[in-house]
Amino acid sequence: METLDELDDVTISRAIIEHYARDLIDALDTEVAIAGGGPAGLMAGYCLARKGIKTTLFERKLSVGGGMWGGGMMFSRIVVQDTGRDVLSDLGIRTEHYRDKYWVADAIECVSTLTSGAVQAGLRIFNLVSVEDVMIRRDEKVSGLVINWSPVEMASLHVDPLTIRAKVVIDATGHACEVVGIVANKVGGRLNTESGSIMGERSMWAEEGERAILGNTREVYPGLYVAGMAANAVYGSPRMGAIFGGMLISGKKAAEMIIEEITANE
Ligand code: 48H
Repeated sequence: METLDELDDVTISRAIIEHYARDLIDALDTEVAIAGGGPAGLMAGYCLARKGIKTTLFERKLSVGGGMWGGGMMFSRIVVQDTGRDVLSDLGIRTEHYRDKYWVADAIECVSTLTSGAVQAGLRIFNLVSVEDVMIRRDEKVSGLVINWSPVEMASLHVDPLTIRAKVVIDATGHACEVVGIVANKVGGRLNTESGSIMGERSMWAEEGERAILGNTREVYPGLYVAGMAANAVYGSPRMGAIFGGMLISGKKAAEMIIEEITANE
């Protein structure tokens, strides 16, 4: 009969602490830092990591996936159009044809497969970590993120944060566009929008929301890109409900623009 090896509880604890601390120290200097692990952030992280770019993603919640798990009104299915379906197929995620240009996918398969693909491509994800500020230097460029444990934020504990240096930051925090909000409020700089400030999300209109999102995926402030729902919120475009092609393609586009920028500066 097979016997289990002797286990030492403290060795288990030491292994966890040493490996986590090693990885967090390694992440202190990263090429791209992503705030938010919804579909847009995960997709951006996947595309960047696959190109060998050192990328770190911080997610406030226990689980990544953002608004994708719940599909539409907790019916855990998502809809994508042809372009979104191509992205899902590339990731090995199955879709079922509904009619015309509409495809349906299982939200659980989407989140789990995308997350697994991103992590295995080299994306480093820290869950339970909230981005609470940005790092700005004399050149007035966003040059990193300020992070803290989410439970510190939730319990309003007076605990100071830590800092991550990054060449480029992506705000993929969804509807709240939190990182852009921090820049607008604290840095007081003019954003690359029509008004110079956050324009605010508009009411539901799937066609227009999906059409606008690619144009809205851009560098909104030096060193800071915006992707996913945050892009539509910053640039004053509509929400679009549970159609997710735009989120995935926005994350992919942000990654492509950043890859071009990083490669050009090398
Ligand atoms: C760390 C943070 C912070 C922070 C937030 O909401 P998400 O799923 O965002 P997207 O853009 O990838 O996808 C949007 C989509 O889910 C959606 O909401 C759609 C399509 N809505 C349409 C409609 O009509 O409503 O994910 C954002 C993630 C979440 O997991 C947050 O917990 C996380 O970002 N987050 N993480 N630090 N300060 N703020």
